[in-house]
Amino acid sequence: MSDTVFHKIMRGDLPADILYQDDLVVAFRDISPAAPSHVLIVPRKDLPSVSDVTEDDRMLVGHMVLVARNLATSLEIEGEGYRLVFNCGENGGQVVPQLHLHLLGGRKMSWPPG
Ligand code: DGP
Repeated sequence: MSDTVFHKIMRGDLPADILYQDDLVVAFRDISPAAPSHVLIVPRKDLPSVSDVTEDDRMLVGHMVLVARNLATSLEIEGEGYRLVFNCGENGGQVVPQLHLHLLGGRKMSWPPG
């Protein structure tokens, strides 16, 4: 079993500002926020990255997106817009090898990303 910082947070061994959790995911604020609202939605299932997602994970990944959308509503950033990001692998800027969806909002973001 993997043991990343996110696994430690999900086990309760590391503190985090948890905004939502259910049987499938845990969502908590990013420790170094890149926007006024920056939340990570992490599946409880061991999945290092998007590259490891299979057909069996369709529902899980859809659930992650819906949880992010619902958090955008509760954080009151939905009206002005927000960004959802999966970083994947080294070139994608992924640092923590457990699948996670970034929810970013509360400021205007540029495109393309750097
Ligand atoms: P990524 O580059 O996509 O792997 O993003 C990993 C994010 O995880 C990064 O924005 C910082 C965040 N992060 C790393 N360690 C911790 C931690 O211990 N607690 C919390 N809340 N976030 C963390």
